[in-house]
Amino acid sequence: STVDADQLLERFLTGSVRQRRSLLATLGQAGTALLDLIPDRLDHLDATGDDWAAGHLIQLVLASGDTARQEALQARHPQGWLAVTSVAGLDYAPLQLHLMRQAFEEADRLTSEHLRQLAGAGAVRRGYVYYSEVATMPVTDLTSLDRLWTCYSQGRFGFSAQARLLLACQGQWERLWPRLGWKTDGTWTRYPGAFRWSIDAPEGHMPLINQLRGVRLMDALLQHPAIQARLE
Ligand code: UYC
Repeated sequence: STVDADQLLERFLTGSVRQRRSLLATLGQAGTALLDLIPDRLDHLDATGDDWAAGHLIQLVLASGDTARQEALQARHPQGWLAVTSVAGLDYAPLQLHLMRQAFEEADRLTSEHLRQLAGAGAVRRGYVYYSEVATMPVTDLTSLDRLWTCYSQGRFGFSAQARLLLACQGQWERLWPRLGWKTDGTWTRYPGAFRWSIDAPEGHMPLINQLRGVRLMDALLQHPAIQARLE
């Protein structure tokens, strides 16, 4: 019923992260009474914050298989729901729309492109970022990219998720790779086909950073003040 759906939704939105995670399966089975409540409820959540609950609710509606409901929600947030800003003049709406739809492979490619754009014209021309260019990337933009990935992954993806895991691995990259699902039994995961482009991928699986030219680029990104500030 609507009352039950409303109570479930409020418990999900006000509970601790642990309580919220334990409600994910129930939410997924809640049906149309819940989906009906989501669009208006989103307007009362903080789009400038960091909370992934809203991102998950959006993904529930967009994955519901009900075209009218999906289109109505997309029409209500044509630039995406989360408020993200850029001082580099980039538009993160296409990235956000991919993430909302859980089109994670497209979102990942767009994220790499944005990193090249943030690194400057040289990086765009050469097709990859030098680790030395990371320090010049604006805090605002790297924060926006990380907030987007966090919001639409139940807090599981994004550079801050990867940085937390690296800390849990005592800074040892060889321990990190298997945890991210980037290496199994000593073999690198093959790009792009062998990566898991879904919310069920291992924590920190995305965004991908190619290790072909070494770990220094990823190290610089995870050490960037924008990301370090998000480890609380
Ligand atoms: N690739 O293996 N990767 C590419 C990853 C490695 C290789 C792109 C990630 C190991 C080549 C992305 C992993 C390796 C190319 C990623 C991974 C390797 C390529 C798109 C697990 C061989 C094409 C381009 C760590 C043993 C040529 C980009 C090229 C592309 C990501 C090979 C996003 C996370 C060491 C030959 N791989 N890459 O760079 O130069 O964004 O791109 O990491």
